[in-house]
Amino acid sequence: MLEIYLDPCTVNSRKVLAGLDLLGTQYHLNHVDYFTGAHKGPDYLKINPHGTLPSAVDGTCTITESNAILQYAADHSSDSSYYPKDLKHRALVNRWLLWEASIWFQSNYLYLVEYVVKPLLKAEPDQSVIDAHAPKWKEQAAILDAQLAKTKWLAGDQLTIADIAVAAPMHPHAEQRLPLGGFPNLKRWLEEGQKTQGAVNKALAPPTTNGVSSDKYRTPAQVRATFNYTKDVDGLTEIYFYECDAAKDVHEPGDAPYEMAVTDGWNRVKSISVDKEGFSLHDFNTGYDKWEDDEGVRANFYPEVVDFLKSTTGAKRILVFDHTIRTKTNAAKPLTDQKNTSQRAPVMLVHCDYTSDSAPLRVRQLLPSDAEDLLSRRVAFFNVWKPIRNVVQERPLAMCDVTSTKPEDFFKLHLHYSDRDGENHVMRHSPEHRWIYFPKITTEQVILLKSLTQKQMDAHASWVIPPLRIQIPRPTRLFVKVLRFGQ
Ligand SMILES: N[C@@H](CCC(=O)N[C@@H](CS)C(=O)NCC(=O)O)C(=O)O
Repeated sequence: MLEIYLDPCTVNSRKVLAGLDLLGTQYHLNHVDYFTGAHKGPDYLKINPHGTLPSAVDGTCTITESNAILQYAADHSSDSSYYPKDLKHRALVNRWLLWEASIWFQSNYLYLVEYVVKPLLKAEPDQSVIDAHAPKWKEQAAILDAQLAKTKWLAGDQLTIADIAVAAPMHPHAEQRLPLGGFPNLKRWLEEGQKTQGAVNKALAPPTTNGVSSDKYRTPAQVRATFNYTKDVDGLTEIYFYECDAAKDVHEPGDAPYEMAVTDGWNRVKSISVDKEGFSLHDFNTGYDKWEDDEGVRANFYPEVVDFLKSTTGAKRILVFDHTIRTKTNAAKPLTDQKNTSQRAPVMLVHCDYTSDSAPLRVRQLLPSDAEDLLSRRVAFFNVWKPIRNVVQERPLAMCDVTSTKPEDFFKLHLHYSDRDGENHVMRHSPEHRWIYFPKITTEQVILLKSLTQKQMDAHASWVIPPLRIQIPRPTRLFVKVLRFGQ
């Protein structure tokens, strides 16, 4: 069995994880913690005197260099298509492997250092370094793009280890701020290549169900994901849900994607609360299952939500006033379809559902005769987020710990419907934001989100874990909007 030494946080380690998975290679993984410098320790230097990650050991044979590990594993694989035996075809693959190791890795690494590593170390990126290097990166990217205009993958119509190697230094491209504009074939290829990243995701996922790491080399249970923040520009940020001239030239939200760390919240699920972090996780079972029947949901499921919230929050009066079924398959339905409010796609935007102006307005619309009395006391808006068909494997909900936000991080998004205007909050990026999610929550659990009390805000965003290797039937989840009135 091949012994592999790596830290999935590093680019070349991820390359090997993805490659071995593709090749179907059996291996035993040894985590060597890059961030504590274990790769420079005496034990590891005996394996790899270069002190670099990754390495592989097969009996008496030790292999350093990530691409050499890929070649070795490919030569032992029963499927030779990933590293063709035909010498001319193989030469094409080797060409890209050597180019990646000698030119491309360093070129991309420079972006990683300036835009990812330095901010993590609280240092300023040096724009002059990037400016000086960008023409060289673009020159190389253009060669890749031209190749990918001719062939689906780098060495022809079949995915090979060359694709795994060359894409590896570019996977965090959003956070690296790689200038991908103008390279459409490169972008297409990178997106398709996401399906090779299953083993990388698995290696980054928490090791045990009780959340306690069983591996002393393992870093905390975190993954990284892209969050669509919004640039805070002069003027309004708006969305029109109908077509009109005014909609043509507006600043739309979600134009500032940042890759951020997302921490697994299961480790401290009992201590996370709606009153502190702004959200919490609870058990909630229901026998109700007619989710396409809006009237049925209102008549039969809403009362269950009321009971759940009374017992969870201690509130005396609860009004459940809206629900939305969010599933990826609903993405085909146009956003401009204003009649369809209950069947929607997950929202891939960092946002908070209410503002301090829209919340009281909503109370007045919903309960006109009681509104002034209620608003003189405490009112809170909640969302209840519940998987209704499957364990959520894809596009889980991530929550921003409200204690890591500042009021000035939030600003208004103006929503224009043909018959009314509304508003949400969107967020500008801050490196201080702490994002948390609960991987694989089941149909017997719910996330409770406090969208607004008179004082507090939180932000949530649905985000994508790159597709998992095992395809799970599509998850579907329900969002219920709730008002809770103060004691
Ligand atoms: N060409 C080598 C590069 C390996 C490499 O530089 N790995 C980085 C992590 S991505 C590392 O271990 N750096 C530590 C060092 O160079 O001191 C390979 O492909 O394996």
